[in-house]
Amino acid sequence: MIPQHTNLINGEWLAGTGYVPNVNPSNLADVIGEYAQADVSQLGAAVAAAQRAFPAWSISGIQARADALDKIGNEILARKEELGTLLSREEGKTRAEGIGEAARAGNIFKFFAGECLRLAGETLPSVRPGIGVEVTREPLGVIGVITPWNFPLAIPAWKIAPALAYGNCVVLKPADLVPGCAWALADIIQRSGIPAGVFNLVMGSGRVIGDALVNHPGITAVSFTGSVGVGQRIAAACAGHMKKMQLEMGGKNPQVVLDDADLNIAVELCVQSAFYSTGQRCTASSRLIVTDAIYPSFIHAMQQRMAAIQVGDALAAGTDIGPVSSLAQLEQDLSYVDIGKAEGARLVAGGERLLRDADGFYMAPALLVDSTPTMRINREEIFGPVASVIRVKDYDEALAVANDTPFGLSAGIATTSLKYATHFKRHSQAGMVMVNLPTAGVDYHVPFGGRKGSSYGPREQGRYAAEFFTTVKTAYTLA
Ligand code: UN1
Repeated sequence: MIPQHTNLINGEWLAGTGYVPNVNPSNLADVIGEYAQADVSQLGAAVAAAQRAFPAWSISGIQARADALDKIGNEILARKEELGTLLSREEGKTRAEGIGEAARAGNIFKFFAGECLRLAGETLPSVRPGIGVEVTREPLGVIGVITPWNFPLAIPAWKIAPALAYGNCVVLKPADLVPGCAWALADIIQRSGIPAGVFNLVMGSGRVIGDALVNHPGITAVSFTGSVGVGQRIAAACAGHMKKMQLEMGGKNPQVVLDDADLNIAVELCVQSAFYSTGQRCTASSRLIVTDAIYPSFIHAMQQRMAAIQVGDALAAGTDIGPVSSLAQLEQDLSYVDIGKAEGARLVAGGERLLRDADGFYMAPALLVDSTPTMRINREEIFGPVASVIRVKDYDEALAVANDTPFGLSAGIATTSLKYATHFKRHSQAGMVMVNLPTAGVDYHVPFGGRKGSSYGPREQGRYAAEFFTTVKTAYTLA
């Protein structure tokens, strides 16, 4: 019997118009469960429930909110192995990465449990004598949360936790490829004791449920992570309704390697940034920008290091890189390898589909060298285990190439020079800069987000999350 999972609307688990199977990308014969598909009227019921729950929840005591979030965080942490295994089974990142992500999600809830108690305001004197001014933050209302398939626990956590902490209600629409983690999270949130309607889970396709959510007049604000194309559609819809929005989209993150870099550190962080989590991170590095003198030894060392990478079942011990998440994604990744070759780049490692005992979407990580900044492989987000190397003469050219992109999420530099590291931190046009560290893999208590085409709206995570999930009120009192 394949287990069936339903939507959470107004505190009740409800079937929808049908079920879709959740298939393991490491083994297509393994069906994790069937997940209910909501229709638009159920989405409407979820939003209405959240609207009804909002007045009481928004003025509920901060202790009750902190206790609920702490309880959610504790349960996630206590079950991190089981939840991490589910994550790696449905998404395809390795079990170690899945458990790490589950722990991150638990810690995010615990961080925002504390933030419930730390939401401070300001008091100032007025320019008019005898008047006092208070600046406070209030919740927004009902937040529509739309999450991607590549971080099925951490990204829902880092949107839901601050939304609830600051007194908002939530309707979550997870990516249809990974409903398992979203359902498990909804179950934990539901049992934390928060009132019915404060949190709702509505599963279904982006075109139907996502669109209806964004356009629903009861939704005050939308927090989205996903592709640039969908982000642009959401932005247009939100602007039409004058809704607040927070969009985290693509990346084409540069990783600079300078002549003075420690070669071992440089290779390790490039392999991690480009290929771990199967390259399926908006923070992944897909443009390796390498200066002349170190270029030949860097390519050689990358080829040797990549030969040792084990691609296999995400749940198997010893696997470094699991499968690509879906057939459509695999086809896109493989097609970019062909595009790169046709543009004149040289494939020196991987780039082909791999067969394993079980039928799955396996791909050998690809390294394309002698690429140039204008090639499509260096301008478009691929979102898979495909990296290209650009040769530059010096640091100045490296910085210019790093910034020559429509994106601006994360940027890294491998160098032993304090001068270049300091200059790069100051002049990189990215929201996050890494020195001798991978471009991907961020902390949960500090701001996350980018510039240009990567992000729109206030930052996520840490106490900066309050910028998006609250609205400011300025009150004047005659003393
Ligand atoms: C990370 O690199 O640790 O969708 C997080 C993504 C990002 C999250 C990356 N929003 O890949």
